[in-house]
Amino acid sequence: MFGKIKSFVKEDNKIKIQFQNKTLIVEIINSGIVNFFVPLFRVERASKAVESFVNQKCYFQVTKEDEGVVITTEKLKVKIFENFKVDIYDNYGNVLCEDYRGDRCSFIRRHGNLDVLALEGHKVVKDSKYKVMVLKKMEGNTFFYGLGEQTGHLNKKGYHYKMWNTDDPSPHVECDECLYKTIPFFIALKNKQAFGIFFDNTFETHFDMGKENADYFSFSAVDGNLDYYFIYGPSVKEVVGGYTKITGTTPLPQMWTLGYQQSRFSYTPESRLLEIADNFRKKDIPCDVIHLDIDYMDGYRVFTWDKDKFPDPKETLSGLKERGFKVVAIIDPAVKKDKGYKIYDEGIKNNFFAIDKDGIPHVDKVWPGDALYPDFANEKVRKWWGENQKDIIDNGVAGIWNDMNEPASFNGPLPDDIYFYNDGIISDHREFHNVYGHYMAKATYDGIKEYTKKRPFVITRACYAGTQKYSTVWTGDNQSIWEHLRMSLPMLMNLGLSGMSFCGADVGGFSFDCTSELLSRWVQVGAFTPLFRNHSRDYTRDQEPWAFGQLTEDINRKYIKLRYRLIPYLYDLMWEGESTGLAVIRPLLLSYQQDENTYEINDQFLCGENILVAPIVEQGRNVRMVYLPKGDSWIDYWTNETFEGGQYIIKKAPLDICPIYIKSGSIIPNYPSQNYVGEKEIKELILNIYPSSTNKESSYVHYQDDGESFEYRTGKYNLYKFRLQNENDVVSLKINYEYGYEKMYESFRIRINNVKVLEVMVDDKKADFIEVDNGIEFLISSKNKKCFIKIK
Ligand code: MIG
Repeated sequence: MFGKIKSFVKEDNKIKIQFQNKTLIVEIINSGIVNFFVPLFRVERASKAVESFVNQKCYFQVTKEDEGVVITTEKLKVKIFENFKVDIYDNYGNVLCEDYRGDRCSFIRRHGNLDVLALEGHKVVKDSKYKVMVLKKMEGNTFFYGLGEQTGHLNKKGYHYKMWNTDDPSPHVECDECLYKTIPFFIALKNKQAFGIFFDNTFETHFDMGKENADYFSFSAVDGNLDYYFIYGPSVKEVVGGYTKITGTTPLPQMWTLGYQQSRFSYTPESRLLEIADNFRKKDIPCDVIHLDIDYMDGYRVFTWDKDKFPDPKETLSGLKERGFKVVAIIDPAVKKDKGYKIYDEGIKNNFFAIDKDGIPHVDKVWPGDALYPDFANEKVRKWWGENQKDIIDNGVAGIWNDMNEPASFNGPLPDDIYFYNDGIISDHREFHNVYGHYMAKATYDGIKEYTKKRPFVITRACYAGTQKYSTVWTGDNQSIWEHLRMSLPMLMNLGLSGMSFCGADVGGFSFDCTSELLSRWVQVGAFTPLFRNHSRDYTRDQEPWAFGQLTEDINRKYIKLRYRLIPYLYDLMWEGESTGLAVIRPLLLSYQQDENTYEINDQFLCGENILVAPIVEQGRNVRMVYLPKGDSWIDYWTNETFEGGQYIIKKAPLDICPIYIKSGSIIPNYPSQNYVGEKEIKELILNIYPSSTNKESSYVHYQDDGESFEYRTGKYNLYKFRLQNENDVVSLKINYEYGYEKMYESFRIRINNVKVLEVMVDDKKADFIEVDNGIEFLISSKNKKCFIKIK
C-alpha cells in the first residue's frame, strides 16, 4: 500500500517520510506524544478536536537504521518501516506498541445451515468498508479504557464499538455499538504501563479491541485521513493529561452548576415550575437548578416561549433567582419551517441551513414538525446561533441544554448527501455528522460567554473529542431500571478518562417508572457525579425527591445535603481538572495502577483522590463486597472504622447507607448546610481531617474564587495549602497561603477524626477544642499557620 521508504526530511518538529505511494508526516508534539498523519482524504489536518496548543520545544533525533526511520525523543523510540508499519518503544527499549504485520483473520460466526459468515465485528472481512485502518499487535493481558460513554463495562477488551452519534430510543444495553457521543480515544494498559491512542477522524469510525482476533486490536474509518496520536504514559494519569493537552480540558464551571438539579420533560406551565421550586424549600432539600424541557417553547420553535404557559418569563425567572434557583432551558438544533418565524426567516435569508446536493435546505421531521438544521460548520452560523442566546439569557435563563444534536430526526440520521459549509470546505454529512453536536455546543458556549462574560453552563447530548472545552454532557435517555444505574458507573468513569470531566446520568432514570428503592440508590451515586440531575420523561410517574413518600424523601435529602457539604471539594477537583485533565469520577485504577485488582472494578469509583464510593446498584441488596486498594488505608465514612488497603471487605448497606470510604491522610473541605450555592457567604471553611496512622505525610490544596467570573484566569483566587503529618503522637497541620482574591475565609473549623487528643497548639499557643463523635473540633483563624495536635 505505502511501499518502501524513499526519503525523509526533518522540518521543525515534523518528519516528512516519503513512501513510494504515500506521504507520512510524523509530528513530535512533545517527548511522549507523536502524531501520525497521512493525507488520504484532505491535504490539511484541520482537526475539529484540536484547536491550539503550543508544541513543547523538545529535542529529538532522526536516523535511518536498517530498513526504517528511527525517531528518538527523551521518552520514546519510534521506528517506522516500509508500508508504514510503526513500532514504539520506551527509552529502556521495552516495546510499548507494535503494528500488527499478519493478515486479518476473523473469528467465526456460524448460521444453523453451516454457512460460515466470516465477520469482523459486523462486516465481511474481504470487502471491508474501511478506507482507513490500523492494526496493532495485542499481546499478553491488555486492558482498554476510554472511548467515551460506550455502554458495557469499564474494560473494553474483546468488544467492537462504532463511533456514529446515534439517538436510538430503544433501551441502552451493554452490547450497544454506539450511543450519542464520538470520542475516538482509548487507553491501553499492559504490564502496569499505559499508553493512549487518539484517532482524530470525524467519519464513522470503528474500534475493535481484540474482538475480531485476540492477536490484534484495530481502529478504522469509512473515510477521511489517517490521523492519530500515540500518547505515552506510563501512568494512566499521564495519558489522560496528554490527551487533554491536545484536545483541551473542562474549564472551571460556575459553582452553582455543582448543586443539585431537578428536571422533567416538562415542568410546564409556570405554576408547576413554581410548585417544584416551592417544594424544595419547603421540604428543606437543597436545589440550585430547575430545567425547562421542550414544552416551554411556542410549538417547539427554538428561542421562543409559549406565552400561555409562561406569560412573563423574565418576571418568573427573576423571582426564582431571588430564591436561589437558576433555570436551564433546552434548545434543540432543528428550526421549525415556518415563514414569519424569525429564526427560520433569518436562517433562510442567510443560507444558514444544511443543504442537499441541489443546494436546497434539507427539511426533516423533528419536534416542531418540518424543520431545518443550522449549518454549525459555518462560523457565521455559529455566531448567529451564539447571538440568539442573548434573548433567552436576558429572560433570566442561566444555562443551555442542547439536545437532539447527533443530529437526530424522527426519520433517523440525515442522508449522507446533506452538505455543510465546514469553514469553507464543503463537507457531506458523513464527515460532519459526528461533530455537529460539538459545533452546536461551541456556538452556544461562545455566545453565552460573549454575552454574560461569565463561565457558560452548557449541557450537550452529542459531542466529539474536545467538546469538554465547551460543554458538560449527560448520557442521554437511560431508563428507570437497575441495569442502567449499574451501567452508568463504567459509562461515567470512561467518559472521565476520555476528557469529559463534567458528566452525569439522569438520576432516577429517564424513561419508565422509577421505584422508591431505585431512586434512593441512584441519588447516592448522583451525589458524587459532577452533573447531578434528576430527570424523567413525560408520561412516567413523578420522580422528584418527594414523589415516593417519606423514607425516600429523607434519603434524597440526606445525600443531597452531603453533596452540598462536599461542594468545595468538587469545586477543587474541577479547578485542578482544568490543568490536569483529570475527571471528578475516576475508576480506581487511575490512582492505583500498581494494584491489578483495581483494573476491572465496575461498581466502585473514586471521587477525586480522597473519596471511594461503593454504591449499591442492585435491587434488594443491603450488603456488598468492597475492594479497598493497596497502598492506603481507608476510613468508613459512616462509622470511622479504619481498614487497611489491599483487601475485600463486606459492608452492610441498608437503604439509607451508601458505602463511602475516605483515604487516610485526607483533608476534605466542607461547606455548612445551604439551600443553594451562594445562599450564605462562607466565612468559615470546615476541614474534615482523617490523619494517617502510618506516618504518612499528605497534603491538600483548597481553591477559592468568586465562583462565576473568568477573573481567576488573571490571578483572582486564593490557594490554601495544607500539609498534614502524624509523627510521634503529634498530628501537625501546616498551612500556606496564596492570595489573589479579596474575599478570604475568616476561619477554619478543624475537625480531626479518629483521635483522642491531649492538647492542641495553634501557632505555639494552647487552644481550646471540643470533643465530637470520634474526634475533636477547634476553630482557627485563617491567619494561623500551624497547629500541633498532641494525641494519646
Ligand atoms: O425525543 O426534550 O434525551 O432528556 O427530555 C426526545 C425531550 C427528546 C431527549 C432527551 C431528553 C429530553 C427529551 N429529548
